[in-house]
Amino acid sequence: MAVDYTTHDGVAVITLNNPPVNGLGLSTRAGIVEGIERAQNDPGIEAIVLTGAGKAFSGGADITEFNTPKATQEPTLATVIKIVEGSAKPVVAAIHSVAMGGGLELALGAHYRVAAPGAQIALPEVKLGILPGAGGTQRLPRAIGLEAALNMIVSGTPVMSEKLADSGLFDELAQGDLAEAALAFARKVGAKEGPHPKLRDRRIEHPNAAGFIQFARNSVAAVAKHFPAPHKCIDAVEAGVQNGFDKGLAFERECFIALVQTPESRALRHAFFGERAASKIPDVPSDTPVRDINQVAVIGAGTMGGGIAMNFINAGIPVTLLETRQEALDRGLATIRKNYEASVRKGKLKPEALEQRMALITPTLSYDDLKNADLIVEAVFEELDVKEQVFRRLDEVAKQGAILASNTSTLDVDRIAAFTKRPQDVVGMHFFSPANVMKLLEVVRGRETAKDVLATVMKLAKKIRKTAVVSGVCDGFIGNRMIEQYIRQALFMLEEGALPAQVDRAIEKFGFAMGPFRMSDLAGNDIGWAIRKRRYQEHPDMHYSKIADRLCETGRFGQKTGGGWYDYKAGDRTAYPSKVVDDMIVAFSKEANAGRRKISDEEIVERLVFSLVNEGAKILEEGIASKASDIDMVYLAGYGFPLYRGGPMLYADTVGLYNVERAIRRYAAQPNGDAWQLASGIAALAAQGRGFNG
Ligand code: 3H9
Repeated sequence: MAVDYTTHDGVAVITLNNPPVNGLGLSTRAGIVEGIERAQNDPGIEAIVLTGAGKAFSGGADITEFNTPKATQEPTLATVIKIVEGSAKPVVAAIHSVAMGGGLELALGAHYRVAAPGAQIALPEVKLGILPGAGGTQRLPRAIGLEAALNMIVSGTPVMSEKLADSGLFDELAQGDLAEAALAFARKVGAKEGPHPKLRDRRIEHPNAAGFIQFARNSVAAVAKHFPAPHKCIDAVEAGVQNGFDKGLAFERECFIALVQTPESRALRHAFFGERAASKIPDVPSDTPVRDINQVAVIGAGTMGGGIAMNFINAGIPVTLLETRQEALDRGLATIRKNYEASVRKGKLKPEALEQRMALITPTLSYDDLKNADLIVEAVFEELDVKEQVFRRLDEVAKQGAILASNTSTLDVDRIAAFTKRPQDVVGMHFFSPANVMKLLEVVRGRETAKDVLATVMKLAKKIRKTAVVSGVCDGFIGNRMIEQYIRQALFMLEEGALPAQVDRAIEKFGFAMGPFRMSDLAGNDIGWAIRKRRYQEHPDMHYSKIADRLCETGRFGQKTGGGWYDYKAGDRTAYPSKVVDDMIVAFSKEANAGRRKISDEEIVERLVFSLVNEGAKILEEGIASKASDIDMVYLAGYGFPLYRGGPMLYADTVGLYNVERAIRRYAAQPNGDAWQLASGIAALAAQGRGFNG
């Protein structure tokens, strides 16, 4: 049973008991109604307390039920709340830990609310691409006022219960035991004559409601360009202000039904569950014991090493930072300090916290100082010989049980592990630059990586607030292996008739934060050049456009050299189309005897995105990623894929794999078509009418 019912001297206590977060699924909803009716029919009961067992009052509607028959099956949440609100005996919501979404809406339907301090109160529906659909847009403004409510509804951000103590939301903030306080409160109001207060009867008072609503509209316009939900939140609140509670409620319902079916909401829900699913590794049980990580060491104080060190320091974990030369160490420390100073200037970090964080770093030039580290992350030059030296040395100095991690982005983690006598302790931790900012962490599982090492790193990733995704060993792991195909297509399209600015514009319009050419100019074109040179040796059969090599031969490595695919002016990061480069591209096509043609924006987007999808499908087939949503999380967290499209694999599902397959076959028949080898998984799923995500 998802709801418990007990009685305590004239008070009925209805306790939601649906772990992990008391989601308001069908059986929980039915249980609440049953409890309310039982209490009504019991003459010995004078009041009702509604609360949640475990770690939440309620996390809201059960999101897994959305778009299934259960979501609309009676009693719906709206019906439950109506019954709670209509109860002749007063209902007191006893709120603790988490009251979010439908959970808060349920509490708003109660006649009284008693809260414990430290509870997270939110209407976070907007983050799932929907709006509060069980009266939240109508009752919250009546409880805490138009401005505060609209801020909470449009942002979805949790507010601590103690901050809302004087807002009108709670009748009491319990100082001691919440259950005791709620029972005492219930007895008090149970003794009172009804009717008991209902938020729906309150008026929304505001001196200039129309003005504030317009202000809210202007504020969300820019940030919510691709998301309909924030606009609908405002519309629904406005409907209640203008037309009263019942009409506002009906309008809110209409908006909810429409929004829950949008691709944007599907994408956001996919991201919510995908992020949580990424931390679950199929053959590593959730109760796998983890190793203690109290002391970390980072080898290399360059941009990457410094950024990696900051992640641990920010989480309060001391870091020993090792370099080979004093100047490099000093430079690395100065950069870390500069980053923190910038955060202080922006008001994101308290000045005293800066020194506290710097004090957590122990700089050193000696490997002997790494002997107490529980985790050592190597961030040295990306050459196997250099890694070999480091790992052989680590094998000598690291304590037994220490986790030895490599930040390699391309090298074979199994070979690196083989430099030690403890390959089970070796794992890849591929951070993305700037490592202190980027959310993504690819955790590379070697052939011999121990399960408890993986479990430990995944847990640690949560602590340092990364989206961690496990990848098997292959060239480029998940993210870079896919992006290579994307870049390959971008370069072929230059050869065939497009120019960098057109390609970037088309894919940025699709929603990418940055097109491939602006991205390459930012990262440095020499990096891709070095990788291609390696490819030419290792895979001489692999066909690449040589157009980027031509660019690199002229020394145009990107922003750092003042020119790449674009021209740059000193102190200005704007990418200006370059006549020199565009002429070079046209000349190159001529030399290669590749007739130039007009390439449509649609073709650009399809070739770029489907090249990711095709490689992603191969990555799944090979077991490099264990599920499609893991690939999407890599692309959302690390590669600027538009969140409202949910990642390449979900996007492919939205387009339909039948259509993806047809497009790939079409491109395979064009010049440079040898780059397209259709992944068998796409054809198989398309034939069954299925998608990557079921
Ligand atoms: C809504 O209410 C609509 C209504 O307005 C209208 C209806 C008509 N449903 O995050 P965690 C799972 S929309 C289903 O790791 P934490 C989660 O997937 C809802 N499942 O824990 C995970 O499962 P697993 C509005 C849910 O302690 C497990 O619980 N509410 C839901 O770090 C633990 O989650 C929200 O948007 C749910 N609603 O954080 C709240 N919530 O273990 C979304 C969680 O299998 N939830 N799960 O991976 C959260 O923000 C956090 O989960 C919460 C707990 C703060 C509650």
